[in-house]
Amino acid sequence: METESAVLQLTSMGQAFDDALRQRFGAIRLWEDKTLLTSERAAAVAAIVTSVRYGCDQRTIQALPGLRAICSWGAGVDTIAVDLAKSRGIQISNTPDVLDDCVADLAWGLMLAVARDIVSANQYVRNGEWRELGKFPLSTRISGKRLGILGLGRIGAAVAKRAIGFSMEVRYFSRSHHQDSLLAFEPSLLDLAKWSDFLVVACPGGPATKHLVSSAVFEALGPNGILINVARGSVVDLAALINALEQNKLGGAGLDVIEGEPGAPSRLLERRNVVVTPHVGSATRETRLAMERLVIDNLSSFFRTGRVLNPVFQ
Ligand code: 8YV
Repeated sequence: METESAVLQLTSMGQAFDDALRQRFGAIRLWEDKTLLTSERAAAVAAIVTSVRYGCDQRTIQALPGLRAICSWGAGVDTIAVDLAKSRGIQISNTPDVLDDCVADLAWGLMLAVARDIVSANQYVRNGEWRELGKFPLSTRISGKRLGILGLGRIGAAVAKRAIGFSMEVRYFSRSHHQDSLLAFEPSLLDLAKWSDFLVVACPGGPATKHLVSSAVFEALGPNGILINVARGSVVDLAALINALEQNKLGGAGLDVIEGEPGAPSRLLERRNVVVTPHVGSATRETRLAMERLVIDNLSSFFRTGRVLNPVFQ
């Protein structure tokens, strides 16, 4: 432990994790004392612990003259003032790898749920309609179809790996062409959407990808195409998505993240071919524990060696 108040935790992340951070690092808690950032204690803070949901803004970084590391719980860093941290030589760590499988599993869960109409089918049995009306309407086949992936990072690659079991052909579009990947690279998102039956969004959020998935992409995906988003709500233009669904220009959508979350507009929720989950990609007991452990490992490494284990940039 560096000093008693060298670690500042910005937001509560559950009793057990909060306790562990206090026991291991003597973490002080911003939500228990909002004046910490303007008090003398701010000068002693060397590391911040935060969550991707809470983030870390410019004001917080500016208030901490001795800050050298931001250890974030989560993979995305779109809520952290990365450029300012970089310019001040402050390291940022995230929790990659440990959540890839669970987020990819959920992407597949959403694909299956939307294409096979599982949520409505479940309701059909529960409402007694199966007995009353008999046969349930036909749904859409997945196996053997074409899967497009937007963003071939760790999560995109984990989504692609699972497609082998479904005998699907996979292509991707990404910021860069991954020469080491066996998957075919489509040179534009529109080309990828045109080719795909299912389009899974797995790229980072932030200004660079805002509304990348637009009405032109929905048009290219077509009336039988299905969109899945397990990345960030900001990547998909929600108004354009609702319009495309209402005009039957898109086959369906499975969304774990939604622009303006938490919550979703009723015009979206009214659509039977839409399945939504409340940003739970990484939310399994096993993965959440692994994420907590990784934050602790990053902090320990920082205090032991001066370097975090999972730097977001070098
Ligand atoms: C969320 C995530 O943090 O790691 C990320 O970037 O989006 C998720 O792990 C989590 O689902 C809570 O919002």
